[in-house]
Amino acid sequence: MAQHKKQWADLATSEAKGRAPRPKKTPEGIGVDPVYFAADLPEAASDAVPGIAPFTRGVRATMYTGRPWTIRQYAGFSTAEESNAFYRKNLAAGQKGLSVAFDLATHRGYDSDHPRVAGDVGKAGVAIDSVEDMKILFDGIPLDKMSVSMTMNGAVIPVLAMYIVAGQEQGVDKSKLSGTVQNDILKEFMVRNTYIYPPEPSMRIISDIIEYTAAEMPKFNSISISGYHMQEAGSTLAQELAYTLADGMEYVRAAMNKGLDIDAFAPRLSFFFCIGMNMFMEAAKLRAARQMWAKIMTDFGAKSEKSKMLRTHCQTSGVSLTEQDPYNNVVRTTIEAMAATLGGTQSLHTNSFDEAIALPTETSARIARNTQLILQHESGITDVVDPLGGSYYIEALTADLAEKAWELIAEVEEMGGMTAAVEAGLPKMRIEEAAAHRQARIDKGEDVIVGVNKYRLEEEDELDIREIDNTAVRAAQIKRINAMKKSRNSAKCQEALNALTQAATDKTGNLLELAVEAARHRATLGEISDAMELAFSRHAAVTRVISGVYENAYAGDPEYKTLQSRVSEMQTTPHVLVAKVGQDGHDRGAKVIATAFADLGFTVDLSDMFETPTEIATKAIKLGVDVVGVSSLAAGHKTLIPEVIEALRGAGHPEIIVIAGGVIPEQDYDFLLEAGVAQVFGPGSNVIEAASSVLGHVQGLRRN
Ligand code: 3CP
Repeated sequence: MAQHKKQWADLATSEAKGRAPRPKKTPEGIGVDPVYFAADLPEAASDAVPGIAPFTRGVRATMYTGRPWTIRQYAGFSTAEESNAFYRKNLAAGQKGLSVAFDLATHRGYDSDHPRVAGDVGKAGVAIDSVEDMKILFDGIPLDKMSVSMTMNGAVIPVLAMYIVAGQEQGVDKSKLSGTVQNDILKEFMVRNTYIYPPEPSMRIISDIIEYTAAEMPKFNSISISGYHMQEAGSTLAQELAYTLADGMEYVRAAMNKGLDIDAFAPRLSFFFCIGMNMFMEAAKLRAARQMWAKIMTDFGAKSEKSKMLRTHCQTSGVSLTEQDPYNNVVRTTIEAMAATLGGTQSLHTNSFDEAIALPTETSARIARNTQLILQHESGITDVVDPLGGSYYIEALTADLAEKAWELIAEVEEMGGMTAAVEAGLPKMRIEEAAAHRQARIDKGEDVIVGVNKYRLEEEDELDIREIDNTAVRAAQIKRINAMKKSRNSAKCQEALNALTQAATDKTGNLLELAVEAARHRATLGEISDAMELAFSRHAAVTRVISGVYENAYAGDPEYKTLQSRVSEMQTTPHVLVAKVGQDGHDRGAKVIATAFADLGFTVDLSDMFETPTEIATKAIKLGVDVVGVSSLAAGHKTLIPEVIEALRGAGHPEIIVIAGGVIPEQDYDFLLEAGVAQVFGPGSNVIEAASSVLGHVQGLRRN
């Protein structure tokens, strides 16, 4: 065997005119050889059988030859009525399962009438305030037949409670409900940021849900342990794999500490991964994940084969989509969907090509869904179980990736498990470093993105986008809340809420069971959340800027040096407040900007998460900054950014420059510029060029 390798290496060296072939180092730290041989096959690969632990080749013996994966498109926007109409249309057109996106107000446990969420209601998901909204959301959709996934973590107790009551009032007992709730709080602290309570009570919520569903809802997956958001936040695939499994281990421990039998709940733990553009590595990741989980569960003492099965949903990568030349995204999503299905996913969401810019339109959503229908019906992917099995490269990569992930898991375990590691901020820091490295590689053109840092169009075509009239949605929601509050039995409702607070305080009872009672008596989502907040408090994260990544990546780069000198030559150092406003928790961009600007010599402050426009303006004035850079990724920019400017002007500081960045469609640039924004940086902006422009604005300010 070694002889083949040698023979090939000699030939390749002579073909390349004397240059010996070298492995390519991936961001995961894996050396990928230019070719693989039978000698590279790990020993375990040769006798792996699909449907048998450790399930490397798939959790089912028949896989897609028996049943194709579930086409499950994540959607939700505006009111429950509008989202319901959208769901029904998609189901009629071939979609197989539902996946609900809630708005940020709902995620963070606020009713639509709460003053903190004015800019967020109905924007990046559907607004749900009570059982009444939940019933409308599933009107005409039989909940005993349709599996429903709900992406909810912070406000998971009220949302699941309302779903259970909506089912009952539709005539469907909770034992018949099938679906999944995300319910994965650890990754919220790490990357996604839609937490409400601190880690410890949040972990109790999760074990209460596992306990309740294991006893009452046998067809319902109690959790969707998610790596998706880690990769979206910039993690490597090894980090995504390791931290997701380490989160899973922590949830298993929490449930076992509650006295639950592992085989009673483990079969209903499910997973959720991101699938990016590194096609073979992604397929290998799913294979490695199954293999590793089977070992982890065996080590925990699981006996049932079902407990050892890692079943997963996948979504194609949002950050791999580009605002520039957006039809390229159809191609990207197809490649990613192939990786997910070749890797053996159970369920899949394919992104729409306009999702880097706005919510999908009818057309873009159709193309996204059809991508999966074409793969299922036309490509032959469903004809063979694990078609990549036995590939020298894929099998070796599966083993290499697993090895890297085991190392990261060991590091977390040494810290005492994921709750402790999250509290110490370690995984978050590692992911932020990886994100900054990735952005620097893109900015330098080392990672090519077609249409962005290479082959860029002179002029972009205009794109139709979907816009939500946020004010109208909010007004409609408030009307319904008020009407419901008038007609409910207030005493009964209050009694149920008090019982919830009591159980949260005393660490007794099951919070979900008590919340079902409150929801039945028409307590709102905000009221149920508040009832627990009284006992648990609200979590405030510490924001931190890492340093040195850009400095190192650009060592010796003359343009970078020039820019650094321009900054250092300023009489007073330019000062920037990088700010997140409203309930939008996507902070990767803000963190990368803060890191890069700090490395260049700017003084950088990072706002806390979830501040209002007025709070941001007050902070900017207090700090005496030159620039406020607002990062917006959840469609709130047209409401929230002008409010920041108004607040600065109102407080007598019109001179403070406001810059906008993030997922902002080009159609909105003029609106923002007219509102007083100095410059807008959309997706795909080069960070170093952005820093140079911002410096130009500050120099202009100082001259005036
Ligand atoms: C499957 N089945 C089979 C076969 N394959 N039966 C016979 N032969 C086969 N080959 C059976 C299964 O055992 C199961 O029945 C039923 O068919 C359904 O199959 P499944 O594989 O369980 O599929 P599904 O119901 O779709 O469930 C998939 C998982 C679930 C398990 C992954 O958790 C899920 O749907 N997750 C989705 C999560 C999601 O949508 N997340 C959205 C995140 P039994 O159940 O009776 O065994 S969106 C976030 C976006 C970013 C953000 O956060 O903002």
